[in-house]
Amino acid sequence: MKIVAHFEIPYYQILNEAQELVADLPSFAKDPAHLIRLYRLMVLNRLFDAKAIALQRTGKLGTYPSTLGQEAAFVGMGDALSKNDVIVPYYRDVGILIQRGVKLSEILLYWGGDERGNAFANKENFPYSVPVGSQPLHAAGVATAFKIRKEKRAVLTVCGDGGTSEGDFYEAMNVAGVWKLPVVFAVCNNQWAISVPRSEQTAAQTLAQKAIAAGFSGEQVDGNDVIAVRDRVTLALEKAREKSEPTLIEIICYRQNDHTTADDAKRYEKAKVREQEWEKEPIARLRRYLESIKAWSEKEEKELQVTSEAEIEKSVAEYLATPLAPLENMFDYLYATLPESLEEQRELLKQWGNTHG
Ligand SMILES: Cc1ncc(C[n+]2csc(CCOP(=O)(O)OP(=O)(O)O)c2C)c(N)n1
Ligand SMILES: [Mg+2]
Repeated sequence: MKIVAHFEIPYYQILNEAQELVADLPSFAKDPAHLIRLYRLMVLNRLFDAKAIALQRTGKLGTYPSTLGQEAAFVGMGDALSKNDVIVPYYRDVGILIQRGVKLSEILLYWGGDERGNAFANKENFPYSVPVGSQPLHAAGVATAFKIRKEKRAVLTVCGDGGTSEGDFYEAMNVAGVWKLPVVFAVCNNQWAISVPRSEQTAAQTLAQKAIAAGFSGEQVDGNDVIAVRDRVTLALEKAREKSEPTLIEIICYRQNDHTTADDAKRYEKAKVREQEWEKEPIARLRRYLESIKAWSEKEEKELQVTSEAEIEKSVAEYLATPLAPLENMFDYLYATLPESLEEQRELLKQWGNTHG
């Protein structure tokens, strides 16, 4: 007998939960202004999240998927992207999208049930993908186009831990490996797929090792450490652009809220786990670090809360003032050419009067 294959899955962390630097700072993180920018975005993400949930609770928004506790993952990824890269998101990517020219009011519009909110004003962005695991295939397609056109651009796509069990996910990984595609698969492992815990999702020791079967490297990163997330995703995107090699990055974090506003995690999540995980949460971690290097003060914190709230309130006002979409919009976004049967239904709807309620 001989061993024919070996593999290792590294885990990366730079700023740990005790706000200690456990690895060298990457050059971007030596600039406090850059870290402050990331901090501001994470705070905006968290306050927006709370507002969206309040809107849902008062009947002004549809279902909303919270990103509480996961802000570092999305903000870090968004900051790692270069202007010419493409993001193929899932549905928790507020922290990325706000860095790609998507307006907060558009995000509210989408979760308010209006498909126009998904046709982002910035047309370079792909829309949300709610069908779990479908978007890695779209990303592989975009990356194939870049490769054929010899463009030095990378694609980033995000899915959850549950998404890695879908056939589409494996197909995307396989084709990325065999065609050497410039794509980064980020898996936001928040330990839950609605009520299914990570331990029941897959018997694999890590999700990162799913890349090994497809012939490229996989790694884990502390998803509560925005510096490490930003650094690892930046390096993987560079590798994609320069060498046309894919990477899988498993971002370890914890879902600090129900799956969506339509869920009640108390029915399946053990009490106290959130509290324990909260010790690691990303915003306080970075804030304490910034304070320790004298780059942030109580006064700046107060100002940030005020300016972020004002920005959010403005977006809410814009969202609430948006006239309702015509009902026939429901036919408008799936087909380039509408099949005859649906064309008929669209006409009927028009004849019956295009009114809501
Ligand atoms: C193909 C498909 N199957 C089932 C669902 C219902 N569903 C929505 S989210 C979800 C769980 C996804 O969990 P995960 O991939 O870990 O992402 P998370 O929501 O935790 O970020 C499921 C099963 C769906 N949207 N699409
Ligand atoms: Mg999950």
